Amino acid sequence: MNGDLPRLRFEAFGRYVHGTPSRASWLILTHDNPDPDALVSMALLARLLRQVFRRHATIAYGGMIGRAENREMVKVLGLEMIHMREVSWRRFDRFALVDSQPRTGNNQLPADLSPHVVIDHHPPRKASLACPFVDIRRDYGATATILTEYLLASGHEPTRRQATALVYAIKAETQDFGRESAGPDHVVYDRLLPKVDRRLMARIQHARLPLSYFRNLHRALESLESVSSLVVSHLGEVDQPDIVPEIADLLLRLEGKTWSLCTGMHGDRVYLSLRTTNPRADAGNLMRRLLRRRGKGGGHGMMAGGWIPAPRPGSSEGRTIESQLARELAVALKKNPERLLPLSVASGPDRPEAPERAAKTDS
Ligand SMILES: [Mn+2]
Repeated sequence: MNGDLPRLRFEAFGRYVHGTPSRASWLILTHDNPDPDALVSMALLARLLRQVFRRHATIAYGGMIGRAENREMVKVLGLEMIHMREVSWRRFDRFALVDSQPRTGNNQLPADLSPHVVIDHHPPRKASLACPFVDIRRDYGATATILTEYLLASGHEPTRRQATALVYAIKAETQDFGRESAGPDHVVYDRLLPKVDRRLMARIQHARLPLSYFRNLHRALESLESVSSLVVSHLGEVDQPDIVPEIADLLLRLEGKTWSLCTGMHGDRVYLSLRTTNPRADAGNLMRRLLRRRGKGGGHGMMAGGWIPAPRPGSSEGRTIESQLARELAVALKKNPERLLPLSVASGPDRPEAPERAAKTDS
């Protein structure tokens, strides 16, 4: 599959878990507003801890599960989770963080708690390297691929439901392999595909959508702005933060555009999602530069996310911050922020510029 690495890493994981007290209580965590990769990664780690290592494991999440597809996936997995609000940290002896890392600002792990296990595919953070067990594989398209390799190395097979959720998660995380992925993601995907329950898959992929989804979409299309190959949308107040990355993904499909930014406000945060079609770009690094010390964020080469505190919840200052961020991004991409102008979908030519020409302005 990936040489001996999956087996060796799983053996190292096994040694670490075996070295912990058998009565220790584990808490499995991931990033806020968990996506399919995070959800299925937690499900597999819980199964491993319970079934293979006979440990007591609880799954917790922060933020909210907003996307209809993700809610459906939770049902398909039969995932039992508690919300961070209900976690009493002292009840747990071991903490495992998946698809996220300590001190990234995208999870609810208290700053004075260092996780014991970190399994992720984002660029490694200094705080992670000090943890007792760390398996970070930057080149993997999905954390779920790492955990599937663990499960297979333990001699177990994913259930039909898990296989369905895994295939969906790998597809969603890599945009059907159009975005960063690696050999192991393809191998795991091909291995699981025959086990997929197509009826359940259809239920996830074609989940019913609330009216608020269409409202957000409408607002996104009404607030488009663009300068050369960059397209931007500001959603303002949204009822769930997941819509921000979803719109960023959608905008990137606009002909002639190679960068997309979507922003939106939820609670006391302004959320940002950045996407690019350029496989040589470093969106994660660009996101961190954009946020500076104002907020937290990061990502991979072609996708990144982050947040900054909103000045006053619900105030108009949030809108100012949203457009300021877009202008700063334009500057970082060497585009003239003065030419970041509204892009109307209601009128005007269908093809404002030849996509071939726009593609050359890529940075
Ligand atoms: Mn992931």
